[in-house]
Amino acid sequence: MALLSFERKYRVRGGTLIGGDLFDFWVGPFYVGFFGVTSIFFAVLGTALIIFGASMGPTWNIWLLSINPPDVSYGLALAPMQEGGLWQIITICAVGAFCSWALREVEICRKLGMGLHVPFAFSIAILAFVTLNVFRPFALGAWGHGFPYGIMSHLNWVWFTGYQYGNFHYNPAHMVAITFFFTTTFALALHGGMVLSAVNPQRGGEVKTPEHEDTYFRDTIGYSIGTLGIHRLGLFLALNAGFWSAVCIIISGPVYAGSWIDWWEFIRETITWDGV
Ligand code: UQ2
Repeated sequence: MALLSFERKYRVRGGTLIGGDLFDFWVGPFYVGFFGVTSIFFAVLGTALIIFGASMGPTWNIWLLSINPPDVSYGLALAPMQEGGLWQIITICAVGAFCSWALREVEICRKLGMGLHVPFAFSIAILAFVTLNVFRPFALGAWGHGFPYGIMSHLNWVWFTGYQYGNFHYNPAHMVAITFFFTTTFALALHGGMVLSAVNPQRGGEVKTPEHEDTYFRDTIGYSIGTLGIHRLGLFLALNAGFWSAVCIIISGPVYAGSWIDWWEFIRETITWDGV
């Protein structure tokens, strides 16, 4: 079916989760919906508050701008605007915008009769953010454990937090997460290279079929995971990267507060050898 006639076929009422037909319309190519309205609301308010916070700060240098969380002494209380209160409201706006976007994706999937893989995948990215700035600070008893909203400042937070637990590279869940991130880029490189080589034949040649793609991998490594399989594998690898990232940061502090280097001592403490 041609794209233009397909648009006419799928642009139908229904599939909404809330509000019935009220926001069930398009603006140009964009579906609106109740969650389109809340997405715009949270995104515009959050962005305005970031610019407002920047205007109260000491610099407009894009690298140095930072909206900081409250001091840990405020615990889980609301802080004054200029002392982290702004960060708290911006965090609410961020989570509101992310969740609105995910639910707008769900409504679009329902209209199209598709599975919910895209909003599910996006929800793992949301989980990573919420783990860092809501679940973990909450578990540690202070919003001050969240990361600051700034280009250099958030990198500095990652550096500081990593070495607070000895060395994060010794965190086993961190190892697993990194391995999934690297394997994701490896699989994407294989797949992107494969697709481009199949659809860019030599001048005058025909675009190649999936059979050529399978044969390429069977001839080189003896195995092809297939055209559907590579996308299932990609989704699996990417979701695991986000999931284990959330695990590695939630166990650092709330579950284990020591050094990850020392944590491996359990091997020397548990493994014994009475051999000759
Ligand atoms: C493949 C296939 C594709 C692909 C790729 C493969 C026709 C177009 C990249 C090869 C992938 C394999 C063998 C899995 C590699 C495993 C890991 C963990 C990276 O077979 O089917 O479709 O794009």
